Amino acid sequence: MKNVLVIGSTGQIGSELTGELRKRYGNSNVVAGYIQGAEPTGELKEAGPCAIADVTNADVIAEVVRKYNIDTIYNLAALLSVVAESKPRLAWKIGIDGLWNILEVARENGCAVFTPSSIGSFGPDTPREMTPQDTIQRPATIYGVSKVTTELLSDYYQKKYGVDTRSVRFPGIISYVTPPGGGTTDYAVDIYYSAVKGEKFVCPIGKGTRMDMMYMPDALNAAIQLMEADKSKLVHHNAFNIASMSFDPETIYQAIKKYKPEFEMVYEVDPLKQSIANSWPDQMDDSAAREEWGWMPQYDLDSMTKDMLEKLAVKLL
Ligand code: AKB
Repeated sequence: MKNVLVIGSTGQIGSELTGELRKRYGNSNVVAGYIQGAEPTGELKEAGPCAIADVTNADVIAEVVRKYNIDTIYNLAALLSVVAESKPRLAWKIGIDGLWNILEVARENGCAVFTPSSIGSFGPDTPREMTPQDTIQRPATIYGVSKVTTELLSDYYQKKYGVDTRSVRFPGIISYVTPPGGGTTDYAVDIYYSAVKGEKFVCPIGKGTRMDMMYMPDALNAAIQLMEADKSKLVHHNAFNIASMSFDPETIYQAIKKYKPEFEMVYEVDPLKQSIANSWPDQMDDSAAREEWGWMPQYDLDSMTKDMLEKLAVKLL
């Protein structure tokens, strides 16, 4: 039986991952870690243990790990790409100083660690089409710099100290439960809210800009499946490319219009978001994840769109 700590349990991914892990390993075996000002509420709070787990404080993390006999940490603490550009020091403090704290606690207590990387770890010199697993990265954002460092530091702890670090490069994640905050791919969530509310969508990303995207259920499966994978089969450990769909704004707009023919979209390009999007891949090659641990997404753009519109209608109306 696993004892799991989810750091960042009230964020976009954490709020759903914690529930999924509790279903799998039992409510009392999964601790929802949070910081002051982002406390768990509702089911997240009621169903299982919750504890302050601020990555910038190694002593606090160590205390939670010992108290709950934690063997696996999902470290989801990070600032997303757009917001990180305006707070680079904080992005580094949370993303890298925080990761260092977690890796040290993991080394001392024998924990496995999942810390996601992102399509943001790539940069303008990276091959854009079928971006290989191992290729040039050199990102142009502080978010990307911290994600490449995350990948390298996780590899280092794995090789040098035998800490079982594993991770994927997440695409933009689309979900209807907790909205993302401050990412370049957020438009692909916001567009569904506008469609369900019957509002015109103002798209901050320009026509023809493709990025990898993924529906939340696939993202959760990826994280859990990788952490449960047979270690002896892994050639890579960290930073697996995972992909399920890649589209530009026009394509997602047309996918929604199939179910909402009256839906309207106009473009008002945000220069910062556009420049970040321009430096990211159009579509990643995820064959290493498929070969090494059987990654296989379930959703495509149409099945995700149908589900998002149905679920959001229930949530918003
Ligand atoms: C962002 O847009 O910053 C994130 C990501 C792709 O890592 N959603």
